[in-house]
Amino acid sequence: MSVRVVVGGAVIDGGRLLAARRSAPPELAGRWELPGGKAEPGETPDQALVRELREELGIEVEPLEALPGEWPLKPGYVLQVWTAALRSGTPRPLQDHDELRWVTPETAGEVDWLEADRPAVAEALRRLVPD
Ligand code: 523
Repeated sequence: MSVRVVVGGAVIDGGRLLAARRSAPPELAGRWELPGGKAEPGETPDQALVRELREELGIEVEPLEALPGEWPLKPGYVLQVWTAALRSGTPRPLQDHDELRWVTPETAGEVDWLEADRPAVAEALRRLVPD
């Protein structure tokens, strides 16, 4: 059986990284993530990322770089993370999230990230370009 890719977006806007608090399912609600979701059959991870962030946050992003590595999720799923530039729109929690927050290297530790996201968050924070 092939492994299904879940893509997360490390959305970078200058010196800030976007964090999103999940509202579902119950076991993940309240935890913070790099927003994204499952790639559909026939979709590349970066295409999936553009679609998911449009649907979930109402923003247009440009995928920039696949972070090295992938991280196991539930059986049959792995997390891959792309950095992405915010090209248009203001992120709003339209579905799956109930709060958004821009974090910096100083404040990123204040939110309770999902375990799988933690190494990618650390990597993404190193790529921020402070204004
Ligand atoms: N993760 C995760 N980190 C992370 C994402 C985007 C997802 O650990 N940054 C996990 C959470 C879920 C699984 O990956 O167990 C699927 O993510 P989800 O629910 O965001 O994917 P969707 O939105 O494609 O799911 P459905 O549309 O509900 O199928």
